Amino acid sequence: MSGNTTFTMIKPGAVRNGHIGAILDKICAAGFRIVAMKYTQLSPKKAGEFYAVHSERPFYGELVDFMSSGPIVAAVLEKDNAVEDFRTLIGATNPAEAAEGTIRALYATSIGENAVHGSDSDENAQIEAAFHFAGTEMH
Ligand code: 3AN
Repeated sequence: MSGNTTFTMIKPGAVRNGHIGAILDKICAAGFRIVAMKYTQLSPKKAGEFYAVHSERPFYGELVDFMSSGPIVAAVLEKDNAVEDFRTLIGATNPAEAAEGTIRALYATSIGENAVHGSDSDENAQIEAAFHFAGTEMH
């Protein structure tokens, strides 16, 4: 059975472009409940750890530089079928391929600067939530 938790980050580009409110609005309107949230900035070291799975990919350096380039909003979200439904809400990794009305179609500027992160499995949702919110009570 699929789980009810996912993890997201509003990435530095979308924060810089003033889209925090609009993105949170869409997330809540889609039926997700925010159970933990913070405005923070990743150090290059932390960004590198978060994306370690991509360390062999050609875009890894660019990804780490971008993700540590400014503040982000990190949040844990709950909803039935959270991981899959959230990935539907955000759209394809490449905004040029993202369905109309999705968060990436609306607010991403490129495949690298694609507005939001969404966990790709229940297991990774737990790992990513713990990475940012270990020791934090979820409500
Ligand atoms: P998603 O975020 O949709 O799960 P992944 O896991 O394939 O996509 O990629 C993680 C992050 O790496 C993406 N959110 C994006 O910012 C970046 N990324 C993926 N592919 C590319 C690429 N070809 N060029 C630059 N950045 C990329």
